Amino acid sequence: MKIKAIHIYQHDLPVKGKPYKFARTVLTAMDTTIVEIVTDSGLTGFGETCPLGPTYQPHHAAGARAALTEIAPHLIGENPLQINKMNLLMDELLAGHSYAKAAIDIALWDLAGKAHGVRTCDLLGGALRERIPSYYAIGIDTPDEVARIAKEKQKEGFFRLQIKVGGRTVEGDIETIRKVGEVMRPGIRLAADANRGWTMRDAMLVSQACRDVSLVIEQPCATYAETASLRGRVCHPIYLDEVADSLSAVVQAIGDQTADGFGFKTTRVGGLSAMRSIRDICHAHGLPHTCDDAWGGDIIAAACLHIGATVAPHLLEGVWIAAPYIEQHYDPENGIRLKDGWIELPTGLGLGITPDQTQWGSPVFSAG
Ligand code: 0XW
Ligand code: MG
Repeated sequence: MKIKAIHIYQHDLPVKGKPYKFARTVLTAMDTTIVEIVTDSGLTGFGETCPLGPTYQPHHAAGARAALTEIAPHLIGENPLQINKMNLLMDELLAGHSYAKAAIDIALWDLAGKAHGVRTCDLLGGALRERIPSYYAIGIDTPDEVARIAKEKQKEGFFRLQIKVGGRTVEGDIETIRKVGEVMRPGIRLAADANRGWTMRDAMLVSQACRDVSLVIEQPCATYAETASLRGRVCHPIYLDEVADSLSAVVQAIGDQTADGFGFKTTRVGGLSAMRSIRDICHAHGLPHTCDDAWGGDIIAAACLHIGATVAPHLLEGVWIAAPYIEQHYDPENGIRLKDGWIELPTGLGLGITPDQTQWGSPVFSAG
């Protein structure tokens, strides 16, 4: 099998309902990039990358398309089933830009499933269950409103909640966490995600003031060094998210014993190939983690779901998907949907998504 063409699409994803608010950021729309890899066998694979706006991390939608435009022409004629070789080739062609290369990697895993007549999760080691837990992220809002949503989402069936904190007074965060703590049911997990919005002082003050609330603190500070310095100075487990931006960063954090768990974004680390390695390293060290992404439609959601399905259930902290904030599904019939806080794993080959490509218009770039 050989790659015959690669098409790159740009697509806007307006945020459904209220703007998405987290530490110092308010977003009303996301700009996603979809990759279509066409082979000489007639099989096609789809991948996607969708930064959470231009300031959340050093990932930029136009930058993703520029990186893909740089790489794609050199992949024509290559065998897409040699996924490891393809990732090494991409790294020879362009330094960094894992979040862009991830779209190619995801498309390769979609293709591989279709070529071998199995689902992508089966190639990643096999699904351990067909119904995968998600979790709900509650944006920055008043303490009463966040507590109200927390109650509602537990009733809906979510086994884990994440509340956004940071970007406002420490007192506001403490009040919100305490109000939510009052409505948490036994056994439902809670994370307070500062998205790097706290200083070390803020993290210590909030943790002390909420020491009786059962939660994990997610990515409290901007840097790895600041967050690492909190070991032994806060009362809660610490999960890394934004700084866990590569396989080597994860290995470093585990070696330093600075993480009690992780929030992973599949495209940030480079795609499903990297997530598979990260999954196994976290399993070896008994570290819980999510299988998420920053944003994106059915293709990214399916990719996160397929790797999430292969994570040992006691270590999976959920697969977050942006579907509740997006009007349309790329695949009207088999789009990735939440039901009572859980998601059914697709049954189709590869990622199990058959997108209606008319939604995306013409490619903004084609190679081959
Ligand atoms: C909740 N998420 C997975 C979705 C948003 O992109 C932010 C992210 C997080 O945990 O930081
Ligand atoms: Mg996070």
